[in-house]
Amino acid sequence: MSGMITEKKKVSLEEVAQMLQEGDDFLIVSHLRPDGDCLGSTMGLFHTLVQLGKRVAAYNVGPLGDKWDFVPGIEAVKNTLPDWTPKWTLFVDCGAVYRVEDDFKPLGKTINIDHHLTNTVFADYNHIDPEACAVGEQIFHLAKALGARMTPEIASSLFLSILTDTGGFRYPNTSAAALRLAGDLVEAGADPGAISQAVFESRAKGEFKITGEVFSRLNFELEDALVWGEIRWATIMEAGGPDSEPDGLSSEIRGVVGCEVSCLFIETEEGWCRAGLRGKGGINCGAIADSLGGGGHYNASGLMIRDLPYEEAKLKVLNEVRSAVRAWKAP
Ligand SMILES: [Mn+2]
Repeated sequence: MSGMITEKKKVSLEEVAQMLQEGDDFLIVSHLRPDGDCLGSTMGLFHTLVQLGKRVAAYNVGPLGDKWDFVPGIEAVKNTLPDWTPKWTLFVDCGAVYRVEDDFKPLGKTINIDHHLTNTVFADYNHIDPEACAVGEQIFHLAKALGARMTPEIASSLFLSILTDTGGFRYPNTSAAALRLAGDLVEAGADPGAISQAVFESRAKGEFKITGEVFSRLNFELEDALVWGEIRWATIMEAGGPDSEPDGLSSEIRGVVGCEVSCLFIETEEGWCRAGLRGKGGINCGAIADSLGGGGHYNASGLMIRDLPYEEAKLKVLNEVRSAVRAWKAP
């Protein structure tokens, strides 16, 4: 890959703001299996562009489920493309094009706003900031640069982004800037209690059943430096279907004393193996996921293997992680 071409495509937030200011007819797209940052940054940007009088649509392959109903204006996020032709496709929180969905074809010119370490810099214009705690943080500064009013709708959306991508202000990406920003957003009308409750304390019954199952069968290896668990498809179906799949379990099992990296394997309906990796700073989870066709952040990444049976795929990932742990432990 030529570094020069990549450099040329990188743009500042001010340059993104200028393109949005001058342009119109925007489509905002975000990643499959959406999380709080994905939808929060989508809606923050959506409300900002609408306020500026732009025509804008939002797309996520979904389905979103009713879990996100509390997000103001979330019904604007459709799982179909608009009936007009966008001149711009704006990617938020997507490390690669395929994160939107298989074979996704953007419309018009493309802008990529993201904070993943492994971002493939795939768009016509790319603003990638791995230092941003959430894409919501980038959208906040973008909205400021555009001169938008910080309404309660925008503030709530961006608060959701920052709250979830910092794990409720607990992860090492909880910077002073992130905490100050959260304060500004609360001042502008975001309700931290209500948003936290909607995110962290509104979980389907089935999630608890699956969580219990995972916790009771955890695997501890290499003096507990590697902790892993799994959720088989049959377990998901017994617990009530895909909506019962718990969020954040891979992060929770990282909490075992002595654990340096955790893995959670999930068998999909197709029999594929999806894996989430979480680290504590010693092991680059993003690099491991990247080498296996996935991506993410240093301490949090994900991947999916489709060309091997589930058990073989799981072993392949485990072996990579085991080597990384051994290398980390070596004097
Ligand atoms: Mn994010």
